[in-house]
Formats: sequence, structure tokens, C-alpha cells
Amino acid sequence: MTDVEKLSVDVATVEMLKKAQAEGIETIFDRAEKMKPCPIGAEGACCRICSQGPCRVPPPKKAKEGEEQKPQAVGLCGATAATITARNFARMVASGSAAHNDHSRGTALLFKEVAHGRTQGYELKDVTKLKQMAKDFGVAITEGEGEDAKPRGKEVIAQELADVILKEFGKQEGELINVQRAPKKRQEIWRKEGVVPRGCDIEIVELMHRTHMGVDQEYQNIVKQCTRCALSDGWGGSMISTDLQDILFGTPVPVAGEINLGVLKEDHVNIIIHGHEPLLPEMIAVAVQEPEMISYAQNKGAKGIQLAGMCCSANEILMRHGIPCAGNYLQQELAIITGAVDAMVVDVQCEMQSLANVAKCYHTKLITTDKRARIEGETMHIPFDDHHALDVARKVVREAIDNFPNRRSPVLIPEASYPTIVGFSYETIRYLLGGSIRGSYYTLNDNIIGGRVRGVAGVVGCNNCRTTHDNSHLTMIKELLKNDVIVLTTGCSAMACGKVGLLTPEAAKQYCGEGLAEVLETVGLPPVLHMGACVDNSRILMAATACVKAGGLGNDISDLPAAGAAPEWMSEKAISIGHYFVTSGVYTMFGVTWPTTGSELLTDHLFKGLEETYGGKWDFEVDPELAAKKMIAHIDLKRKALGIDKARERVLYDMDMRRQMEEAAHAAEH
Ligand code: BF8
Ligand code: SF4
Repeated sequence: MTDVEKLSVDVATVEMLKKAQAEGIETIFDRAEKMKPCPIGAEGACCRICSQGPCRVPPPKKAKEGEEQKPQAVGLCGATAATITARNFARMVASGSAAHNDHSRGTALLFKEVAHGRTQGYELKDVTKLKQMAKDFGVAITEGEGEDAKPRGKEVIAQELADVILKEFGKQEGELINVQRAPKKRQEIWRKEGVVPRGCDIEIVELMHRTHMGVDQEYQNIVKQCTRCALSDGWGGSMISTDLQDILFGTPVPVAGEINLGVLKEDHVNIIIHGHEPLLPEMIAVAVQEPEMISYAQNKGAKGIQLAGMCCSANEILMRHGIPCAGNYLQQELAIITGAVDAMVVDVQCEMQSLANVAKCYHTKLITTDKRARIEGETMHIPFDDHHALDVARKVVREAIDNFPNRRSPVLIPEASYPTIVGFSYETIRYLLGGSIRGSYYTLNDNIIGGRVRGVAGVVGCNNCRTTHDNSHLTMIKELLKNDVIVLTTGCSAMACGKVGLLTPEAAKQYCGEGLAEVLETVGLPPVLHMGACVDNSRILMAATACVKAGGLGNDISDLPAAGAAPEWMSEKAISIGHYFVTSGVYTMFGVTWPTTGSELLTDHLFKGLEETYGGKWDFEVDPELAAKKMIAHIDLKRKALGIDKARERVLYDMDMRRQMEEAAHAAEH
């Protein structure tokens, strides 16, 4: 029997795994034990894009002394390992970019319907952001000339903006409008390389075409199209969905919340919303507060309704409303195993098919809501419809309430949840750093230049059952904080942090080096800033750009003392995100496993070659502490290039001196 204590550093997860074992319920952790990954596929060295394969081309064993080194095999068609691994990598980028862009298109379509007043329950909440976005997209916010100019109505602006935005996805030529938000130098690099993205539709289709049998067979050229495709995610779809969701549901500001399975309540109807698109969750959040719904729940014997999130849907409603989060990716089955979840409502992405089986063993209703994502088995489908979204939400909530009396197995909810402060949008960080009038990222830059803050790291991404749950996120982040590197986080990484208290201002003192702790305590910020869901990695791009524009730290993202990481990544979206960060100029570290080790040529190109062009590069390190050290070394290199390495040395010296003085004073007192 598996020793569950070794599978996760999260107490709630371990407790639920014990319950699963006792009740004979199989989880992803058991399957990971039984099924080892295919070693050739794991290296990206298996090609199955035509029916003459699959062709396997792993690197040959190193020849013994005196023996001749065997060359690496090629596929039946002659495709080399570099081509095969590059094609596999490219298809991950295509799928990841498609996931974010398709999410974004859905949001844009809803936005258009809201603008025309054709929806139920939605409104245009953040008009300031609407106007800002309209300006960026060339939509007038006033009408008439000069003194006669009058502000246009928000609906009219939104209607026009929706049409401009919807054209972005299918743009056949030219450049995505948001590219203009990047630092000037970055735009020049992209233009020179010919990688400025057009619409995601063409970039993804072209990448899929190029990776068809017998098309693009030069790995550098395949990677180039990966770049366009990934940039159409980061600066395209992801950024558009973040902005539109902020306009529709509100731009996040700091709010208190709680994270972990302990947020479920035994005597309440528990509803978990799991997935990625906040459109329906926003309406469910409204429906559960309606007095008729609460009394309906009470009539069924519950004290009330507890709504909680899982995965990125959780991040969306946590950031905007403080609705608690039940856990991250590897906890989805475990939530059901508590026996307390009356309905789990899913839309798209990162939902394990096994949920249907686990739900069957308890009383949980698994409700799919998106026409693109059904799950086989005893699931219920209640389709989302933006024209009647609130009614759909009410239907979902009623299903959960009706299911409350059906609870059967003993309920066990771990007593684990941690208070957090979340909601750090790019705009909020600017405000907190400098107030509304002089709000600017310059305060952060100033602290970086002065050396109190050594640098900035974005630590994001998934859980992966091939490594100890949450451990790499936490080990890496603690190492960074100890070395005065402030951390921005999104996705499942953010929840790992929340579960151990890293998303509280109090954590600054406990985990940070002196310089960073001092800065954070002055402004009252947590050392790890939760910036949202995975599409909200675009907020990190905006924050990085704002740092460049605030001055003093070079003139491009690649000049910043910054690094990115996804230490427990597993999804194709993570590869798309990683690639747009690398080609936006960021040193990007991945953990667990790396999908191109089957080709040294391609791996070298990604880990070294790209840096010459983009100033950013990929890297891979399994050990999270070592990975953090490499990130810090990169940050220090950038500090040196900026000529601010001395400042830090001086500050450190000052700190040491101060400590010595304090010790001396202390000794003198006694
Ligand atoms: O988009 S971090 S496991 S939940 S893919 Fe999925 Fe990875 Fe979690 Fe959100 Ni992102
Ligand atoms: Fe094999 Fe070439 Fe077909 Fe790939 S495309 S499966 S390498 S024959």
C-alpha cells in the first residue's frame, strides 16, 4: 500500500488520501504508482503523426570505450529527433494557446451580448477599464469635436469594442493590437524576427499544418512558429480575456479569502465550481445568495449554501469576491472523497475524467456545463446559456440542494484552511505601490535598484502527480523569498502558497530576507502576490512592462532582474505560457520533466539559442531549491548588467552592520 504521507506536503491532501485508501477509492495518485510514464514519449522522441509510425528515436546509449557510438535513429520518413521533438513540442504550444484563446473568444462573445443588453444577470462593471481598453483598441470614448465633445455611453463603446476584439482572433494579416502594449524594444525584436502574431486562428492552424507529416522539417523554423502561436496567447487571447473579465466582473482589488478543503461545511449544501471560465460561476455566486435559494436549502435540512472553487475557476471568484477555494488541481477527486460535496460543476480544462467514477462512489452530482466538454458516465449536463445565465445558475444550485439529503458515506472534512489576502491585479499593485495620484511601478524599481528587493519571480502553474504535491512550489518560493526575491503567482501555484499562509502580510517577516521584509512591511503586502488564474499570467506581462516603463531598469523585459517558473507543470497550456514568457524576454524554469530531452539539438536551441534573439530562455531543473538558486543567479546577472549589483552589496553590508550593532547594544544592556 502506498505511503500517502510521501505524496503531498499538504495535510488536507494526505488526510483525504487516507480516507480514499480506507474506502477503496482509486485516485490519480494510485494510478501514477501503477502506470509509469513511457520513457520515450516523455522525452518527446516518439512520432505518431502518420500511420507508418509510431517511430521511436530516443538518444542512443553512450558507447563503451573502444566501441563506435551509434547514431540516433530517424523515423521511417527520415525525420530526425530534432524534428520529431520539435513537432511534439509545437503541438503542445498549439493546444495550450488554443485553450486560452478559445476561453477568450467565449468571453468576448459574452461581452458583445452584454454590450447589446441581450444577457441575463451581467453588466459592464469596470467602466474605467472599459474606456482604457477602448483607447488601446482605437475605439472613441467621446463623440463630437473640441469643446462640443461628449462622452459616449458605455454600451456604445462596448459594442464597438466587442466587434474590434472579435476580429482579433481571426485576423489574417497585420499585428495583434495588444502587441503595442509591450516595451518598444521588445516589439522591434519581434518585428525583426518576423514573429509578431496575427490572429490566434491562423497561428494555430499554421502550426498544426507545419507539424503535419512531411511539412516543416527544420526545428528552428518550427520553434519560430511556436513563438508566434504562443505570443498570440500571452499578448492576445489571455490578455484579452483578463481585460474583458475585469470589465464584466470587476478588476480585482485586495480581498480576504480562504484556501483548502476545510472551507467545505458539513451542515451546508456544498457546491464546487471547477474549471476555468468565470462566466457561469459569476452567476452561481449570485444565485447562492438569493433568499429563496437559501430557504430552499434550509427546507432540505441544510444550514445554508457553501460555494467554493477549484482550479482556476476558484482563482477567478476568489480574486473578485473572496469566495473560498477548496484546493488545486490534484485535490479535485479528494474534494468529492470528503463525502460533503453535493454538486461539482465543471466547464473546461484540467477536469479529470476520473471525477465521474469518484462521484459515483459518493452522492456527488457531477454537472458539466459547457458544450465543448462533456464527461462520460453518470454525469448531468446543464448547458450554459448567456441569455439565461442566472436561470441556468439557479438550476445548478437547485440540483445541488436537492442532492443534500442523499449524503451517504461518513463525511470527513479536513480541518485545514488558511486565510489569505488575494486580488493583486496589475492595476492594484501600481496603486498600492504609489497611491492613486503618483501610482507607479517606480517604487518597486527604486527598491530593486537600492537592493532591498533583489528581483521579481513569477512562480505559476500546475500540480503534477509525478512529483510530491505542492512541494516544489513551496520549496522554490521559500528559497526565493529568503533571498529577497518577491514572488508573483497564479494558477495552482497560488493555491499551494495560500494553503501554508504565504499569501498573508504576516508571512513577510517569517519567510523573507531582511530587505524584502522591510519593504513589504512598510506597504503591508504579502510576500507572494496572487494575481489570478492562468489566463492572468498576462497581468504579469503587464506588470513587467510597467516596470520597464517606470524607468531605471533597462528598456526591455529581458533587462529586468526577473525570472519565471512552473516547477510542477503538467498541462499543454503551461508550455504555451512558458514559451510566450521566454520570447517576451524572461528566463523560464520548468520542473518535474522536460518534453524535448530526446533531442539535444532542440533542447540546446530552447535553453541557449533563443537567448541570443529574445534575451529569455527555457531551463529545466527537477530540484526546486537548485532551480530557485539558478533563478537567483540569473537575477544577479541582470543586476550586474544594469550596474546595480554594487547597491545590493552595500545594503547587505549595512544590514550586517546593523545586526552587529544591535547585538552589541543587546550585549551592553545585559
Ligand atoms: O489553468 S495551473 S493544473 S488549473 S493548467 Fe490546470 Fe495547471 Fe492548475 Fe488552471 Ni493552469
Ligand atoms: Fe514515422 Fe515520419 Fe510518420 Fe513520424 S511522420 S510517424 S517519423 S514515418
